[in-house]
Amino acid sequence: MSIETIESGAVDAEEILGSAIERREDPSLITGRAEYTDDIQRPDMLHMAVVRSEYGHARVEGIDTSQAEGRDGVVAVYTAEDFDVPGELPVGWLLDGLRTPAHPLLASERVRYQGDALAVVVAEDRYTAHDAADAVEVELERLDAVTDPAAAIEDGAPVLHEAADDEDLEPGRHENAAFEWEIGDAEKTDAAFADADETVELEIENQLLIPNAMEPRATLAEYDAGTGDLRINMTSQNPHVHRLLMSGVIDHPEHRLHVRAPEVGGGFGSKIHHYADEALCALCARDLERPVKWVASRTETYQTDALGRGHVTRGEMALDEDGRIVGLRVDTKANLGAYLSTFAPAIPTYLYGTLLSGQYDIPAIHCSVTGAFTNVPPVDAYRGAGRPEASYLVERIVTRAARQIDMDPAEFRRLNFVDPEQFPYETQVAVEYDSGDYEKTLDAALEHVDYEGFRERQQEAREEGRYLGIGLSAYIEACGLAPSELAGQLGAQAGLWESSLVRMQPSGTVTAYCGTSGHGQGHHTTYAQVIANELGVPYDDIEVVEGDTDEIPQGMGTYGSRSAAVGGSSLVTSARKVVEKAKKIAAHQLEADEADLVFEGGEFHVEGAPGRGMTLQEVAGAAYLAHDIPDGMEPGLEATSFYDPENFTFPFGLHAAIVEVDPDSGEIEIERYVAVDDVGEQINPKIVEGQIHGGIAQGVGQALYEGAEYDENGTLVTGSMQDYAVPKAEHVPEIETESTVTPCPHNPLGVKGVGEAGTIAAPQAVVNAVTDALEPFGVDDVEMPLTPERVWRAVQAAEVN
Ligand code: MCN
Repeated sequence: MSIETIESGAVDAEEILGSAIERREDPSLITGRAEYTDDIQRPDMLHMAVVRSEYGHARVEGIDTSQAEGRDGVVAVYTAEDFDVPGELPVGWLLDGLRTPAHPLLASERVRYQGDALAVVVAEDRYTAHDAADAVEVELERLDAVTDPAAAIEDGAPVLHEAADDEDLEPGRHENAAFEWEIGDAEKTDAAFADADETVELEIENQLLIPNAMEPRATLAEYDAGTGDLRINMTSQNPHVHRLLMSGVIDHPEHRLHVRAPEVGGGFGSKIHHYADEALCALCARDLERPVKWVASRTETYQTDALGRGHVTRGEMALDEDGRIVGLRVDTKANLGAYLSTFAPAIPTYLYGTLLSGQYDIPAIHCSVTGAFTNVPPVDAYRGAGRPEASYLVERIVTRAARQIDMDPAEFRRLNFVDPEQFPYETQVAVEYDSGDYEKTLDAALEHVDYEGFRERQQEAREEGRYLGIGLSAYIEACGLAPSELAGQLGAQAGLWESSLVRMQPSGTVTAYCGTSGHGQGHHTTYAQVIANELGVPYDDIEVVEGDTDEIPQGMGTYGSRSAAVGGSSLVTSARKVVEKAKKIAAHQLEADEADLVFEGGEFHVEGAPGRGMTLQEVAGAAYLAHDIPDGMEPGLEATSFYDPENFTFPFGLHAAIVEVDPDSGEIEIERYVAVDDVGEQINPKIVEGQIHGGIAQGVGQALYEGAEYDENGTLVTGSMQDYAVPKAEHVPEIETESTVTPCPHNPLGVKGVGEAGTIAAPQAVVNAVTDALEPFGVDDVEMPLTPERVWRAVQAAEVN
């Protein structure tokens, strides 16, 4: 049922938006012609390797670099004291009462996670650099470690960042508690629970995940001592943001820093943040005045890329006698890792607590979150970032509630949905859902899986000793980050608009520049579709440029499924400004009144006189020729815009997984996976489908296979692809997709985001299916990842009871 792609030439101009045009990115990616950071070679280039802590928590007793320095081919070895710059990584999102302990580029007194950087070695080639890094002798005195966020804030837990004498922590607050945050109305929620007919409880963990982008992080830095320009090619999802942050970290003027993201092999959030390594590479290049390259090994990727998730949560739901949800109470301990990563404070708070109403009309909600420092790498955004944690909790507890009151889980959802006429719907947790129709996706999914038929089949199978189950996930997410003013009120230290420039060339072709920075999402295709639709210029005459601070005036980057909704809207705005100017020129040349001109199919003509007109391309030529344009008008045809969204967008859907579980072995087989998503209008249905597929693969990965495990010393025990089970093709089920379209009412394309939807929806669809299958055994909970051993143990424990 997969969508067929179409060649761009076969699509009529007026149907360009919404067509499944084949991705123009793919030929160069598939044939290996695309250039990634590590492909770039420079004469005289040096290589950097990082000396890292082997321990999760230790005092640094000494660093002896002499053995490394003496080696052939080693050019320099640096420790913390060698760089005279601020050298601390910034936090880009602040919360009331947030502790922001120093996050140095290189540790000199304490290391707080395995992989924390201690020194760097620069050498003529990569092997020499790594061998010399091994020769740096670091004396560490191991300290007790803590890796679990709940344990980290208990009395007696090892403290990661001792409070300074003048730091005023509230009484009772643990030094490992970076923040204590809440949202919703505690009193109202308590009252709802006091009056409830039924209460449901659920304790869950949302495990730590390693993002595992295919391309490791990499940087190539080059310094021109003549001009002071520092050029950085790096694996970035947001080059302008990296430029701004790095200018402070390494003390280099922003206008002399040039950051470019060449092709980037996936990020899933992990390449948003500002890590130490990229800044260290830049410092080495500036100091040595030679190009310096750093490429993470896969081990470094596992040990140092910011982790995702890491929640320990207790949820309680209150119901009335009819099965209506009357209250939700949530308490979460969120793992932040050893230091605050760039946007870490936002993820378990505003991107989590605000989504706890799910698709439901819940009159009272309260959520408290404690963010805890622990001896694991910093935790930050990973595909979904906060919303999967919210959706997982809501959809698990809703499923449990239905079982507890003996109601069908689909009907329980239907009973509690926000109704279509309630939109825009103000939740009890501070967001306003823009539009939605939740029964539509539920009905489509139930019909698609033949829900009634499945229930009969399930019953028959049980009689034969086979255990089938169906799991529903009615997810919602907030994306299209974000209205700047609101983001500012919530603590963002940045505006979250998006900027673009649409430039017509004199010959009539177009270059569209956008401040987003795609790394696999197909922006070159979808943005060209958007521009072709606005300007009526042939799709193949449109070039899209992203990811380079030298070419694109400003930008905020790609994350939070914002590129279509915010970047795309910015492109529409710029394109419309181009048309506005072009219209004045056309009116002038056609000697017509501007008000009488219409713009249709890329052509201006006088209303009612289609013969008398000019194409936009002809106008572009005239604009640059500038022989005959309106008095006082500047020549040229281009426009810039900064688009600031009015609201988030709220995609939603219903995913259903059907599984068969073998209670004797604990093996799970996903028989069917149906995804019905509503991402508003679709620019390119094939790309939407691809994004859904990729997201589901990662969500199924979380449900069944993945998990970053640390021992009691903070040593990563799943530090390679042998031990950390990223799903392979054979592990990803055949995905059946469908969609409904509820346009976003507040952006010009009517689009909602799609980049994270699958990851947000999938885990609980699979887990709910497994608990449904195991209902005859009384199993109602298995922790992710649902390894055969865990499933088997759950069955044994339940059977024993
Ligand atoms: N699109 C569309 N119609 C819509 C919505 C989106 O055609 N209604 C298209 C867009 O034009 C774009 C793609 O779908 O080509 C994804 O758009 P969007 O949802 O706006 O997400 P972003 O482009 O901002 O991408 C970010 C998102 C995130 S947050 C993560 S994490 C993620 C993801 O995208 N990481 C990815 N998808 C990924 N895909 C790849 N290959 N690699 C990653 O690292």
